[in-house]
Amino acid sequence: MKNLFSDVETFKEALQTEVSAQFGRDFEDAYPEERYLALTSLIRNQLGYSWKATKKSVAEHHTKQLYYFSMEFLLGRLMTSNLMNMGVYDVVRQGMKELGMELHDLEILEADAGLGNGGLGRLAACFLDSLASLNLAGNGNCIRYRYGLFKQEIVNDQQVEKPDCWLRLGNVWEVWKPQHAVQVKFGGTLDAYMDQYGKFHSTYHPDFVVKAVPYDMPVVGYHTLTTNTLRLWDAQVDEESVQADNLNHYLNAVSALTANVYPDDSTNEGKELRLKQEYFFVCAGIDQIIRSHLRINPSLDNLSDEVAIQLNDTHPVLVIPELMRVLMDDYNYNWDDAWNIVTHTVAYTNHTIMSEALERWPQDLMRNLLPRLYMIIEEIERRFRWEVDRAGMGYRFGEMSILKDNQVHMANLAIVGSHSVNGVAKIHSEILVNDVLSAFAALYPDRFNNKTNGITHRRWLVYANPQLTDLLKEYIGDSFIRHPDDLRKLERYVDDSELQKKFFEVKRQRKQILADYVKETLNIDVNVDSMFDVQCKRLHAYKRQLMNIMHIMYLYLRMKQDPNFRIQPTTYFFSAKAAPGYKLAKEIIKLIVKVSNRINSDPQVSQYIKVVFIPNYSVSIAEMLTNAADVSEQISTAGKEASGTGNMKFMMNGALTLGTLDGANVEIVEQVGYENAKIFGLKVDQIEAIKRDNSYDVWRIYNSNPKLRMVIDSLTNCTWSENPNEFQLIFNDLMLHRDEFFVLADFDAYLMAHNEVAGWYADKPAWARAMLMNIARSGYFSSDRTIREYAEEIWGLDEVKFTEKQFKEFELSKEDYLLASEPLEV
Ligand code: 26Q
Repeated sequence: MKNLFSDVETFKEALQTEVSAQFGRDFEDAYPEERYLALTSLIRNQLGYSWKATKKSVAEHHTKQLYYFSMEFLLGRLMTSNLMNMGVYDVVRQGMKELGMELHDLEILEADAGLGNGGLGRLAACFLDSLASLNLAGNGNCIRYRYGLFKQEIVNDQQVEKPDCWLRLGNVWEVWKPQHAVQVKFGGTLDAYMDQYGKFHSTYHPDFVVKAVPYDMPVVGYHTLTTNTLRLWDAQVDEESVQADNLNHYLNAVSALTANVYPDDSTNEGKELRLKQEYFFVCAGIDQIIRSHLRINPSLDNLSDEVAIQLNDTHPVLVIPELMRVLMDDYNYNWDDAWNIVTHTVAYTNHTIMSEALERWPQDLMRNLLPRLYMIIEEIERRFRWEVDRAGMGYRFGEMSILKDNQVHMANLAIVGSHSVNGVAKIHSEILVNDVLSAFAALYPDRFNNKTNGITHRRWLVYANPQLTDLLKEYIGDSFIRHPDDLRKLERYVDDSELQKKFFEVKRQRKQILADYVKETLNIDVNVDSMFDVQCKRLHAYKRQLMNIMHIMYLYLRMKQDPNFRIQPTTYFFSAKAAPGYKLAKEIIKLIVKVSNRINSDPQVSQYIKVVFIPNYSVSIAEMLTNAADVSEQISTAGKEASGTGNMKFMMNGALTLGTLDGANVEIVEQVGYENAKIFGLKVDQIEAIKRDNSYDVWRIYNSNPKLRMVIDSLTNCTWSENPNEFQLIFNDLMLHRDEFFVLADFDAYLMAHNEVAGWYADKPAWARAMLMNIARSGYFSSDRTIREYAEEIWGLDEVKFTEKQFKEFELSKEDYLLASEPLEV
């Protein structure tokens, strides 16, 4: 194997050759795009060797493999993180310098792979990094959307959606695999009969057939040989199946299938195309799993010994009936044996508490689109009912049934057909077991477990914040890159004034990078010595961006009234996309932007407060925001945020959490202690009690709280817009629809919490200490920890095996890889 990255000279020569070969030009004359494409193809080709070695080893040793089925993978940019994981970043950076260019100038040419909405999609991406880095065989299965989630622009103070053409320069990381194409069939009719032995036979006449064609992307681990696969399925015409009379209709239908990511609006509109997408990547993914299993095994009997399938929420839950269909119809298994294989292979992760967000499909739609799967679901339901009756729980069958109210309840199907069901943070898993899914938990107590989310510290710390990484290395070495718990070694130094000073310098550099971006893109001047307070995440009522902006409105109104009322200079950052059809969310964005315009142009107030709404929140924007923050806003209504993962990214970069006791915030305070975070607001049980007593009275709060009244009145008295009806929807939501997410109830506590944070921030040594403590205790939230738990407790994965010789060949040191974490001296 030839390593083109072994030293700077070899690399430079290889790159120049690649540019000439691909584009017929000298490096000096090539366009930046051409240089980018040449560099990335070199990297991609180099990865081919470790990719091959991984595939071979897995097949030879029958290493158990995970398939992570997810409708979303929010990868972001890959070039630099691949270089870092391969351990050749410095060689490449130096080589580029010697060729007269900054690597960074090529890095920014890469489009974010934005194949997802938010937390769930980014979690899938972090998991891929940890799987490969821990030497586990874990593959992703998803759709090759031609457009990512929409791009957001702000026009006339409002969100406008534009297409996200992430494939503009192509996708250099992918490898097209036309030889592995699979037919996927929809609709039509099923002729079924029983033979004399009672065995079921059917002939299917679909009315829509497409070809699923895979594109494979290599997923590199950090300084390991393991290179896994993310398989993205594209839909192509199936020439044999086109019906001549409706060619155009057919072509449009094929093209629509993989056009774009569905935006999550937390309501459940049963859109047929979405269901088609779900079946499309499920059917193709299952077909691939079966074929690759049978290449090295005589039968499917031992499938669950070599394959684990994890369902990222219910979106891929059709895996369960589809695998049943294949086992029974194509491989002649009887129901019980097939069911045994399916339930031992499949596991399900729940990411939602809100019942209105649980996935359901109209039964008619499912029956018409997937007739054979629908029959199988009916049979699953029939047998499940027996099981429930036998267990003496018939009286609770209504809560658990899959088919009811003319709908298919996907979460219930997922639970019945899996051997493991997990929530994504302690509090979330408890709510599932004690409340939302309590009937299931009583029926299947051993099936339920928790896997608190994590993030890859390699992207969110090492890659996104090289300044902080260098400082950490200076104090505690670099073992934390492989063993994130080693960040604890920093605890020894949290009171070291030299470190505190250096840390503030790093923070200021990160603030400057963000401020420069804001100046360049929005032409807003930001004071880097102000406190940076950041809330960036999807816009949802339950996440309460509204409460945040209402607090800012209050501060503004107070300052205008009272020249003696002044605050610690603060810049409030927001970044959030609203689903295109989510009216209230869009109104909240408009409110934030209008308040920001008013405040930023007010000469009295803007020295103390600036408000910045950064458009088009994405992985790349998150990489700038999370490490520039002083304060991390995690203020969802208690009981509503399953976990949150942004909270972890902020923590790892030293920001203090200002948050409610919700999702993983609970575990963040558990790690850092109440003295190193600011927790406020109603807790889950208090909110439950208010709901139970039906005692929430927004008008009483309004009438008794003049501060809040002033803010609410300002929504409709032309303070922020000439049109008094501009924010009627928001007013109505709070005052007429009884403020579902308790903004009014938590408002005062939130004000006080902000006050205390401002006081704290003024005490530099205390503030620095708390920030450093947050970094030191963030190791728990590495997705390495999460993935280890999944691998040991759910999937049963062993490491991929490589020989000494292979390690040598790849210039990796096996000792280095195996090096255990040094004992902690805290
Ligand atoms: C469903 C049907 C039709 C169209 C869209 C959808 C859809 C798409 C995406 C429904 C939900 C999503 C995404 C949900 C999500 O991101 N949930 C978040 O998952 C994170 C990772 O576990 C948690 O940290 C967050 O708390 C949770 O909100």
